[in-house]
Amino acid sequence: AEAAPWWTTAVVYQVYPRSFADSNGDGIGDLGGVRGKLDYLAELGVDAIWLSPVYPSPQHDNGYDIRDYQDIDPVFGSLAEFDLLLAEAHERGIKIVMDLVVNHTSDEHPWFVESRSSIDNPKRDWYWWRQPGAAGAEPNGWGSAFSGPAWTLDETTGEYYLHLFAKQQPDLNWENPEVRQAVYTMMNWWLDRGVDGFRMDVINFIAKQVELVSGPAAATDGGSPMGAQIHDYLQEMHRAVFAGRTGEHLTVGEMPGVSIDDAVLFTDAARGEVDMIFQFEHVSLDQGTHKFDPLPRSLVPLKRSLARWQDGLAATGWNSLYLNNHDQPRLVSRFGNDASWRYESATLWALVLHLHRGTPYIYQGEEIGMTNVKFDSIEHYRDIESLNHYREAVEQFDQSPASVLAGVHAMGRDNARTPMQWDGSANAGFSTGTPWLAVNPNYPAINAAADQASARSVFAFYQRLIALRHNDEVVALGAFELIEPDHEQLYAFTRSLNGQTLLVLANVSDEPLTVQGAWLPDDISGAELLLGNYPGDGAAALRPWEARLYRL
Ligand code: TEU
Ligand code: CA
Repeated sequence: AEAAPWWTTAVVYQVYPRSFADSNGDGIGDLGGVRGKLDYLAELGVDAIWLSPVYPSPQHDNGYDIRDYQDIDPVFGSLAEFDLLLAEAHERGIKIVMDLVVNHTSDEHPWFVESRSSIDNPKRDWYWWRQPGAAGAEPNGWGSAFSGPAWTLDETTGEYYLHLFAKQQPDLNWENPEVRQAVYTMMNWWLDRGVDGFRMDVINFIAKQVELVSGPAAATDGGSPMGAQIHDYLQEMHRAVFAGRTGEHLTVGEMPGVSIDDAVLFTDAARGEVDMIFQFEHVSLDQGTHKFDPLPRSLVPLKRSLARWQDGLAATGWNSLYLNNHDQPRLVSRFGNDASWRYESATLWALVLHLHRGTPYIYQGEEIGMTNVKFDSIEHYRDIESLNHYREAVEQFDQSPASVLAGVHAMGRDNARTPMQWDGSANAGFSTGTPWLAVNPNYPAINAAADQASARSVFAFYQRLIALRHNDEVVALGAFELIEPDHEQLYAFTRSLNGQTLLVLANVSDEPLTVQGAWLPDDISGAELLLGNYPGDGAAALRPWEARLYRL
């Protein structure tokens, strides 16, 4: 049999550079800051960094609106600084995976500046321009993910352009082969420079069915506007960029709204598309009518969803595993109890997630149990999605400011974007200046220095999980089986390979849980406790938010 790819035993750490570490005191994290923390990441043990965008950008969406794909924004550093970061990461055995944002550019990208200048400009067709629809309306009914319509009328030529996100993020027209070639050339330029792969932003949106879909559906709400050509584009990209290369690379496609059947096609190695995808099913279960309208959470649908993806990609393809990132609330606040059981619930979810089959992603601050933030006024928020939503909900839909703010508290992206809490000094040691987004006021208690000094260190727990994935082939490759799928408190499953079995038992609640039932394997009494988040080798009852990993 062929050796399993390197990323089956790897753990990836996401750095959101703006909020990670500021090396020059301007209040914004930067590449120098990341370099300064490489030893911290090496100590944690991660194999790769996924670096959120650092390219020149007007920063309407914190760098997901790119003005130049082949440079570094001065706010983050320079290409020379980037090369230094890459070399110093590689010295420590850490790979660097870049964010690739090619569904759209910034409206300040020269391609778009040219494209909008006239109807017969050679770059006109690089974007989605359409005549007004009936009665001068938008060409179709798609809504933007950041409120309002997905089409904006451009006065210069009297046509609309498409933007699935902010109006400053016009969508590239991938049906134009020149666009595709320009992207592949750019990707090759970064790989030749030494980067180790790409996390591809909303990559399933590059193929769309603009003419087929009409009606008032929001293109990015729940579903996806994905067109059938997506597989052709990804295969073409693979041939043009990765096929001829040796060495270890990673491609992970962010794909809101795709099904398990789609995912099998995207990640089947034989098809040459991407190594793995980020799917959204498990982070959409608690959404009501829209993202800022959270539903009560319950365990059964969550674990059943993740188990379906485990089963669906067991024979072909590969999962990526995440419970939070720069777009999602903090996992300990969303799925755990960040008030009374912060250490226990943060480590429970760490153990549960990292023991699934797939490549785990840690989002900065997760490894020290950072929590959501509740600023008392919208003034303190910076995220374009939250700000647009707030304005629309309050001004257009007449909702009460307090209720809209409550939605932002629960689901807003700035929960994940408050600066990394390094220590108990001013601004949590993130910056000597004024941070671009305020630090979470809980930083004197929750910070990396305090966590690492504690006997109950979340960081130390993650270190052990990462070591397990590196060293235990059952963790990396074992078959997954969910136990007691309808139990509302217990998250239990086994992983098995070559006659070895691991058992995970987790009590997802504030109450003790007696461990018994026909589902419990007979040999648990003599089983070795490999890892747990309580001292001692196991009471008969699982304590609140207790998680245990046994080797049977
Ligand atoms: O996000 C795509 C996406 O669909 C959502 O996660 C999005 O952040 C939004 O919350 C929908 O409610 C990617 C990036 O991760 C995100 O940061 C960018 O803002 C977005 O694409 C546009 O580039
Ligand atoms: Ca800085």
